[in-house]
Amino acid sequence: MTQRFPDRKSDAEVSSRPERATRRSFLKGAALTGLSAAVGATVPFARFMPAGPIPVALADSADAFTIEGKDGLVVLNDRPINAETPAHLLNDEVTPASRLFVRNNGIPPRLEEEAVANWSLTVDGESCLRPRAYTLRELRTRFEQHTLQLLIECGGNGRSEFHPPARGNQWTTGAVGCPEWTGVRLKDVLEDVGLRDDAVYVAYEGADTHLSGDPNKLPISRGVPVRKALENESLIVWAMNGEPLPLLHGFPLRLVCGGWPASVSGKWLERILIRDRVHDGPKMTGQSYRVPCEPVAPGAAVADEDMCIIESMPVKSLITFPKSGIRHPVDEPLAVNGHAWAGDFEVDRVELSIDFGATWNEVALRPPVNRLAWQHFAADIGFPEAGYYEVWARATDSNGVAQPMVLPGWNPRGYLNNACHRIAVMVTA
Ligand SMILES: Nc1nc2c(c(=O)[nH]1)N[C@H]1C(S)=C(S)[C@@H](COP(=O)(O)O)O[C@H]1N2
Ligand SMILES: [Mo]
Repeated sequence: MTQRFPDRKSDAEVSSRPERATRRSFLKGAALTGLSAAVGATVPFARFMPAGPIPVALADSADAFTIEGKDGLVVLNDRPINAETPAHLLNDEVTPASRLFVRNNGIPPRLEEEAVANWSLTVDGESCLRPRAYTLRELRTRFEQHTLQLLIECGGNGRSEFHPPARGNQWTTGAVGCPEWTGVRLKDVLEDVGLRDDAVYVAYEGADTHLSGDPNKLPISRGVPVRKALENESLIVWAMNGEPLPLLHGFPLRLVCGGWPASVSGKWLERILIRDRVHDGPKMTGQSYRVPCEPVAPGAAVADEDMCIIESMPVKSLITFPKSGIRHPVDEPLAVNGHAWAGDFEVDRVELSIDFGATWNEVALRPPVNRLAWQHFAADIGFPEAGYYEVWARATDSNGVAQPMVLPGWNPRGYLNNACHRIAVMVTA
C-alpha cells in the first residue's frame, strides 16, 4: 500500500492562508462567513464544526528541513537533535530510516571503529544472579535472532496542542514510526544471567553524554517492569530494516520495547540493570514521563508523589495519505489511508468522518504483522458537494477505548495526546 497514489503537486494545495496560524491557536468568534473566507471555500458541514479548534487547513505549518540521512523531517531542536516526520511522509507500511523521528536527550556518542569492535553490553544490578558482559558477537551467536516490526512513539508526541503549553519539544504528530528491528529477546538475555526473586524493574544505560558535558551524568536512564521486559516483543537490536542501526537511532545496539513511551527503548545500549526497586535513573523520577495519577484541571501544579509512570501508550491513528490541504474533484472518490496503533493492545476498528465528527464510517483495517506493530486502514471517500472538508480518523482499541476528538487530559509535561488526527481537503466542482 506504500504510496499507492502519487503526491499531489504543491500548486494544488490550499493556497489561501490569510494568516499563519499554529495548531494551538483558536478561531475567535468564528462566524461562518469568516470561516469560509478564511479557508477560501464553502464549508458544507459547517454546522457540525466545533467552535474551538481552528480549521486544520490553516494549521498546516510544517516547514521542511533536511538533516543528514533524513528526508523532509522537521527539526524541533538541534542541541540535542530532535526532529519529527510530517504525517504524509509516514505513509510507508514499514518506516524507513530516513523518515523515523529522532529524539535525543543528550549528545550521541562519537564512535570510532575501535569503540564498536570492543563494544560490550554489561548486564548486572541488585537482582541479577550472574552479572556479566556480552560482546556484540556473543549476542548474535548465543541467542536466537528475531525480526519484528515494533512501533515507537515518544511519550510527548502531540505535546504542541496542550494548553496551557507544556515545556519540552513541541511535537505535533510526527514522533512515531514503526520500523522492522532485528536482534535477540531481552528475555533470553535476562534468563541467561538469571533474575533473583526480588527483581522488579529492568533498566538501561546508554553511551550518550549529558548536555552539560559532565561525564558522571547520564542524559537518560529508564526502564520497564520485569513483566514488560519478559515479553517476546522486548528486543535488544542491532539492525533496523535489515541494515545496521543508524547512529542517530542507537548504533550499534539498542533496546526496543514496543507500545510504551519510546523513552524506554534505550539507544547506544551499554548496560542493562536488573533492579530490586522501581528504577530511579534520570528521567524516571519527578515529572518526567509521568502523568497525574488522578485527572487534574489544565494548568494545575501537581506534586511529584501524585504523578504516575506512563506505561502502555494510548490508542491512536494517523492519516498518511493524502497530504493535508489537497484539492480533490467532487465527482471522484478520494483514497485515504493511514496507520493505527494501541500501545500494548490491538486496534479493533478505525472510523472516518467528513462532517466534523457528526457521523462516522468504519473503514477497512488490517491486523498487525506481529504484536505491537501498527495496523493499516484504507477507504475511498465520496463528498456530497464542493467545499472545504476535514477528514477525521478515530481508532478504537481491543478494550473498546476510542481516541478522543478533543485533547485528552491535560498534564504538566504534555504527554499522551492521542486526539483524532485530521486533514483538510478542498473539494472542487
Ligand atoms: N541512550 C538514549 N536512549 C534513548 C534516548 C536518549 O536520549 N538516549 N531517547 C529516548 C526517547 S525520549 C525516545 S522518544 C526514543 C527515540 O528513538 P529514536 O530517536 O530512534 O526515534 O529513544 C529513547 N532512547
Ligand atoms: Mo521520548
